[in-house]
Amino acid sequence: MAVNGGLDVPFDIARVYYIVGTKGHARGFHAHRKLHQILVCVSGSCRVIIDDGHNRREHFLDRPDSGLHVKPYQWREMVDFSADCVLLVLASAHYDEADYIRDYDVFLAETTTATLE
Ligand code: T46
Repeated sequence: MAVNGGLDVPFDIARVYYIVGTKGHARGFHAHRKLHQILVCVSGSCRVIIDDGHNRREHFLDRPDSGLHVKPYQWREMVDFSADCVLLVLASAHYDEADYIRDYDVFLAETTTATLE
């Protein structure tokens, strides 16, 4: 499979990483202020919960040929990783801890502010 930044994904890819060895461990529990990401489960399966501050939606990822676009100000929780899960992440920017919101109350407050602007 080939992935072309700006064509197959709606941004230029600045970073690629893998999440592996996660069986029994939930991950995420944060949002980003600016980062766009595409999550592709290239092996196994997992569930991703997306929360925009108003609604929570659950996505089951188990296909290497489709991805989930996770946008700024979307709280994400990744759970139920299968033992063989390899979650590939295509990101629009380099790692920047200042872009993370790791406190859910801060996320809700900033989401409300962003919506009002
Ligand atoms: C996200 C979900 C889907 C780095 O130093 N560089 C990196 O590129 C990444 C991704 C992480 N790290 C460090 C930061 C932490 O000390 O690795 C550690 C684990 O990161 P974190 O707890 O944020 O891992 P996840 O799996 O909860 O979240 C990751 C991404 O960080 C995040 O942007 O949206 O995957």
